[in-house]
Amino acid sequence: MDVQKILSAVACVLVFTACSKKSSDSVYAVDSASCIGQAISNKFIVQWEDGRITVESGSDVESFKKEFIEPQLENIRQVESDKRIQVDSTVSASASASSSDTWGLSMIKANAAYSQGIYGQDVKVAVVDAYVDVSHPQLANRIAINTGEIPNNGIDDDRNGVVDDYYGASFVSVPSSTNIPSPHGSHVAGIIAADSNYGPVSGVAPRAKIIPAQFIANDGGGSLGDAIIALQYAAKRGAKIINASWGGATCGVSGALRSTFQSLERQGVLIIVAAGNDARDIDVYPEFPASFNLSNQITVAASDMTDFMTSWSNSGFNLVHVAAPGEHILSTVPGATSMYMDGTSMAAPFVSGTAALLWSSKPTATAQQIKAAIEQSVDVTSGHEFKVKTRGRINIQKALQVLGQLVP
Ligand SMILES: [Ca+2]
Ligand SMILES: [Ca+2]
Repeated sequence: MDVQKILSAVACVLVFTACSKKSSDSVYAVDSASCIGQAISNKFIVQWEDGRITVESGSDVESFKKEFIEPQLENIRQVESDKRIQVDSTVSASASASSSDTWGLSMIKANAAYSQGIYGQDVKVAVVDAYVDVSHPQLANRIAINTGEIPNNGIDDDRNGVVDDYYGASFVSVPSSTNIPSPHGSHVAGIIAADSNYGPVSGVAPRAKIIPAQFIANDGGGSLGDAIIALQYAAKRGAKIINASWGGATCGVSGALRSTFQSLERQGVLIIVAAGNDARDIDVYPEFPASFNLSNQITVAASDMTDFMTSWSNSGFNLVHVAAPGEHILSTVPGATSMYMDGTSMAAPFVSGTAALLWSSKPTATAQQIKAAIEQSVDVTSGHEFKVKTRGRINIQKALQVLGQLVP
């Protein structure tokens, strides 16, 4: 070993960074085997050193490294391919409207809030999901209007980066196999805030305001990058609560999605996530974002009309926090009508609506206090405890009492 080499080895120990230089290869996170097939070859999610996360296009990985990453290498922390994710919820057999249609609201004791004048007044809840029918009679006056935007003039009047986002915005970039609007987003929105004066559906928080932020196409497909942009948009519009009734199997272990959730955590946003419908223990077989386990996140399993866990709900004594009604749920769908659906996708918005009620009762509460109130107030029924962290199903009456103690 010559002197030059010895000196350079010493320098490496003293000034470590000089020897572990970033390169376009070192900042590019290679997809795990389970993600191949889900990767979108010409879209890339970029995490910048200053904390920003953006979605960029390129023709393929190698040219993206050369043309985009290398010239800006100093400012880039990590890059990964965008990936497809799929929403899975099931539609119940159609049934005529019946007195059991509001079983979920009765089970979680929503009336205790209404009798105290608590309706979720003006709490903004983003539905980061599929299409939301903002003209549905039960949703039309429950949409949070972006007052800085003039609709349909082709101009981004409020300069928030989105043209004509008067009601909300769509960030769908993946092609869909159908033009028929997905019922998923409107169904979720109705569970949260449907106005019962104009139809059979009663939202949990009937005076909350919905921000539609679409990233799921009509066929249920979407991408991680589009989800991240929709989540960022929701927070920018002032959402206190984001409902995330979606997930992607193990491939979603995305650094960028987790970073986005952490950024929302710092901004004080509460995110309600569906646990998933694969009858899986996500403590053992993690799914994302359900398994992120952040302080601003509540992951929700689905309960049925007899207050048992549904057979298909995901579970987990660590990573799933509470159960909520998720079977035979009547809610709004496009075409001025309503239908029954099943899924943890339906259970999550029951918790989002509950959080909106709580927040309207104590506007100074933090996301963590709202989460604590919901967790500490569940009903645990002996003989059928839920396989979730709290062992129970949400109860609004008790949650209001607990929040009153946490936030005097
Ligand atoms: Ca705008
Ligand atoms: Ca405009």
